[in-house]
Amino acid sequence: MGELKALLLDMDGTIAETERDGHRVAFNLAFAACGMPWNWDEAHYGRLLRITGGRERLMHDMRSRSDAPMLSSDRDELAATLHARKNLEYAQLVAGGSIPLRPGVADLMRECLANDVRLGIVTTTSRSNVEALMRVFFGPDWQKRFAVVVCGEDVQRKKPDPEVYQRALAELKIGPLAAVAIEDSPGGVAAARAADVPVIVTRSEYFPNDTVEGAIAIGPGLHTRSGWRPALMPHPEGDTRVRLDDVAYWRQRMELVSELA
Ligand code: XBP
Ligand code: MG
Repeated sequence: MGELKALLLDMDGTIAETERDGHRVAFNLAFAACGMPWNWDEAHYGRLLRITGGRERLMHDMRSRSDAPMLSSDRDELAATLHARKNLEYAQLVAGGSIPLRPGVADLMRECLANDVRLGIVTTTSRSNVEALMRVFFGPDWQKRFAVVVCGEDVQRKKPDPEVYQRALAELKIGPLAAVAIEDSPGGVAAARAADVPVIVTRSEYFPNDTVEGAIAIGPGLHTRSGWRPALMPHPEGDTRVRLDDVAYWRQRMELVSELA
């Protein structure tokens, strides 16, 4: 196996916990602003997260609501309006700084850049949401850190389809085994695997115990060396987080681990 050339990071749930206190709240603000008597509580939103893409999620939810428009063309229009409003609300919400980076993410990113491992964002969220959040974390020139940023608008089919990963690899001009992905959801893992990209899973709030099959590592987050499969040894310098050499170790070992729900 050649050298590791790129680390491809999913956004929602992986770089930051954006769903419960970000997108969900923004959807509810959009419902209120558009006069819809709907409210997605935390549990309902968790179930809806099986549908990737905010507009697709709205369309799915409307199918089980008696107060949603009857005609599918009217539903399409309403979903588009609500989704656009949701993304505006989301941008305002995250601009306030209430959503932090997941711990360990910034350190691993820094280490990659210092070791000529390029960084990518591979997400099926809208580009405006990536822009809004990354600006908060890394300032207006945030994009300089990333060799590639592939978002929902750039693909025909969202995760779990592999298109978003295939596109990132094509832009980076590398093969799948020269990259490692970090994901949190079953759909994200499926997308990376279908593109043949080795994937590490950092469990997130909404996908704490979901079935994951065929990851090179599964663990609670990049902030800790505990609780990982395959296990990590204590670091000789006393570092407590996941480091780039741990990613390299899992990648070389390429033992596929699964956790069934
Ligand atoms: C992200 C999504 C997105 C976000 C909301 O999935 O499914 O739909 O929930 O963003 P992943 P949009 O983490 O696998 O990329 O409303 O812009 O779709
Ligand atoms: Mg995710």
